[in-house]
Amino acid sequence: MEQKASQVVLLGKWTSGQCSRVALALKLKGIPYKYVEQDLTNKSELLLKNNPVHQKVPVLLHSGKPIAESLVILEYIDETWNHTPKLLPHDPYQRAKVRFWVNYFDQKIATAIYPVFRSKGEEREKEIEKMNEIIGVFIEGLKKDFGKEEFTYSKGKCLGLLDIVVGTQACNYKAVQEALKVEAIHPHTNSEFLSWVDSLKEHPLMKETLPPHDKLVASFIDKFGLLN
Ligand SMILES: N[C@@H](CCC(=O)N[C@@H](CS)C(=O)NCC(=O)O)C(=O)O
Repeated sequence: MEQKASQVVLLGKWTSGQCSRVALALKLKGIPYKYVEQDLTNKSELLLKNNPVHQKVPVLLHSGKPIAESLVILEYIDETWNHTPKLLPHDPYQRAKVRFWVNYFDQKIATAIYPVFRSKGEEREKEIEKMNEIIGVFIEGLKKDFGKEEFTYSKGKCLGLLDIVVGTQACNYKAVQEALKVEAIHPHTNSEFLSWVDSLKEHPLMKETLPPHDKLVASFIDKFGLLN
């Protein structure tokens, strides 16, 4: 299906993993799109009109029709541009499993970093411990449900929904560590998670989509007041 960039517009914010996952999915599918950066401290009429309920990015406009919520958008992309690479597996049970773990990642892991950013000293150590336990449960669950190969990216392999969601968020872990000045994801307990994420970073479109490291470190320091 041929697409004009003007038919597909992504309203986003460069620091947002949820926006990067949509950008990456569009690139993987080969869909041209126009990107419109949003100022979340002064929300545009365009954003408020197209996501009046949550007033958040990302929002995808397809021929003027708005779709909000990144996971909803990713499934919309996969169904609308129904060609390969498919983001979700064909088998309904496998699809259910992927959705389960994607939701686990969003609800448990992606949110676990905020208390780490916002705490200090012993409290921060406890939050880091908690986050690492949650990541451990994730990896063991994925191994049980999909086997080890499914969550190991190797050159030439197509990225699926889990790779996209995990990669666009977790590939930034070194920026988080630099801003916090601490190894927030333990290399000894979560080495499999880290090696998966490091391998995802090697995908050319992932590399192209991730925000610049130094700019992201500076934005974390600024947002969470991490200078002292
Ligand atoms: N569940 C939403 C979360 C989106 C989200 O939290 N967007 C943030 C940027 S990362 C936002 O727009 N924040 C603005 C606000 O909360 O007012 C999704 O997956 O799309």
